[in-house]
Order: sequence, then structure tokens, then C-alpha cells
Amino acid sequence: FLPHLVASMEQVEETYIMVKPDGVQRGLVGEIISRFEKKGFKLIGLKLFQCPQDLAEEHYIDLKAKSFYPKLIDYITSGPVVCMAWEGIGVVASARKLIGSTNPLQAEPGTIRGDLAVQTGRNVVHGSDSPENGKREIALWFGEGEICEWTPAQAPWLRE
Ligand code: IDP
Ligand code: MG
Repeated sequence: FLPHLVASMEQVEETYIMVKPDGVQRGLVGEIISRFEKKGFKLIGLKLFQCPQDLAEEHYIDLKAKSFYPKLIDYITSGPVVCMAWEGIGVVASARKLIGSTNPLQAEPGTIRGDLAVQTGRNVVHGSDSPENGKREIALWFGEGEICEWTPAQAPWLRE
């Protein structure tokens, strides 16, 4: 076991996190941002945004054949969302753990969905499911100049 080699293999990833319209309407924006902020990931993009129909359809293209797809598109376009891009080592899988299972009743207490939601169709937050989809979704939801490269002051206190 060579810790320095393992560390050098760790990949910096980006993930697309979104507070869905129910999360915005229920006043959970600060709470949800706070979970990722406190964990120690780096915020590199953030905006309040009314999602147009075509973008919602593109974002959920893989679910097009599902019976709930039309309702899902209605839900995501029903009010403003908060779009976020977060960066960090292992951020994609870690964010999915912080979010919890798709069905909030099965999501563990302590997760965002486990603590703050009761139904799959109103599960308050989205998170990319792979590093590839993280990149794809950030490119879909953010324009040129909306992603910010910066070094948080806390960086040396998060990683040795
Ligand atoms: P995920 O958001 O946990 O990655 P996916 O399977 O990718 O879950 O589904 C995307 C979104 O579609 C879910 O978060 C949820 O809002 C919605 N969804 C998934 N399955 C159902 C369902 O059976 N009924 C209603 N909505 C669903
Ligand atoms: Mg998904």
C-alpha cells in the first residue's frame, strides 16, 4: 500500500447539482447549498434559472422512454431552479451520497432527500451520476464565462 501513489491517482472531478423547483419553492436553497459547502467541495458555478422546455428534455434525454418523463419535464420547468457546479476529488460519487436515494422514503436520514423530501416526483435535488455526465451537464446548463476558477482560502485546511 503506497498512499502517495493512491493520492496521485485521485481524480479532480466536476458535478452538476441542481435545486429543483420544489426545493426553491420550499425555501431549501440555502440548506442544500450548505451541505456541499460544509463538506469541503469547491463551488465553481451558481445561478437561479428558469429552465426552458428544450433544455429539460435534453438534460433528461436518457429517461425519454419512461412513463413519468412528461411529468418530469413539467416538474423541472415549473419554476426556477438553482444550478450549481461543484469541483473536487471524488465529488461525483460523494455528492450522490450526500443527496441520497432517488426515492426519499428510502433515502438514509442525514442525506438531503432523506431529511427534506417524501416523494420521488418531488425529491428536491439533482446530482450527476458519473464524471462524464458531470461534464456534459455543466456544459449544458452553464454558458461561457459562468464557471469560475478560483482557490478557496480554506484549501490548505481541507487537504494536506
Ligand atoms: P436520480 O435523480 O436519483 O439520479 P434518476 O433515475 O436519474 O434518479 O431519475 C431522474 C429524476 O426523475 C428523479 O430524480 C425523479 O425526479 C424523477 N423520477 C425518477 N423515477 C421516477 C418515478 O418513478 N416517478 C416519478 N418521477 C421519477
Ligand atoms: Mg439520474
